[in-house]
Amino acid sequence: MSLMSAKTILEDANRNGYAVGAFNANNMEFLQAIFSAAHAEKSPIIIAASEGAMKYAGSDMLYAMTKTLSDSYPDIPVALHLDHGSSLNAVMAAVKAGFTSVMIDASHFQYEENLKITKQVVNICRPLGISVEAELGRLKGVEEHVSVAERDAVLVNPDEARDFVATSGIDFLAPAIGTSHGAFKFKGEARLDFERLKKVKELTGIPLVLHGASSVPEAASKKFEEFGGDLKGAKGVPFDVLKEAIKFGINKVNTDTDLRISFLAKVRESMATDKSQIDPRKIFGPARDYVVEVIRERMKVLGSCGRY
Ligand code: TD3
Ligand code: ZN
Repeated sequence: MSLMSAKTILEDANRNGYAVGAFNANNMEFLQAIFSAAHAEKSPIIIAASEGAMKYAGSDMLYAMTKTLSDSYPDIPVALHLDHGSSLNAVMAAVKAGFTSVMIDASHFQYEENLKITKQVVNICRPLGISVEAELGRLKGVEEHVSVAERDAVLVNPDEARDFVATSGIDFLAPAIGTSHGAFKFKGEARLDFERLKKVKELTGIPLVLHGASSVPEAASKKFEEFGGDLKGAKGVPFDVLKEAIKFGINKVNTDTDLRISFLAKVRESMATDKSQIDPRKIFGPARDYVVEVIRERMKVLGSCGRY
């Protein structure tokens, strides 16, 4: 199947109350792992590439690898999505490379400026059949004790979300509800603002995206530390919290950190247990297989298995 817009994939998820993983990739092994997992679970996938990934691997290379894999697994619904595009230039580079979906992240600007840039991106992408994601609020962990005013300053404003979606014409929205990127999301209990999420869903109705959604799974983290790593008490979004979020309207679950931790946990293990190994394939191969397992487990949590 040729690469499709993420809108097509996410509209089905929205209609049927499940979520699709957007998995970040910047090399061959991660891409192969994502496709293998999708094939095994019959799950749609979104391949997410950041500007950093485009710089590291080259956007043409990312497109070519994704297209090649998609051709060899023709049944899997796949979108190639720019993650956190920071400017029109970044969006244009992704469009030129053949991406089928983009995120314009102007959430650090004031509302009006965010809206203006996002509208420009929609004007470019919509006629090309490329889907557009935007973000409202800031991705920052919110501590238990912060005041209502402080929460309001950081997290999405549901009324703004309604107006933003109606005027910008975006296909899906990332509302900040208390997650953050990376391995350290919560100090105490993992809590997201589900009331806010419910309101945003009610007022917009479109597919919603959870950024910073990695779970920092226990087995992989343990392995990482067992073989000399230090995750310094990292904490992600637990599976049951993720399931709640999906119940309240999340349809795209962004996952980068979990793949990084699991790949490197296995690399650490192989290097520690096979000290004279000089063939990188013997190190990266098992790491790739391990990432497949982690992604398959996650697809079960998201409810995306058996959807095609
Ligand atoms: O947009 N992303 C991926 C890039 C973040 C850098 O890790 C996410 O929202 C996923 O975040 P994470 O860190 O929870 O996997
Ligand atoms: Zn993100």
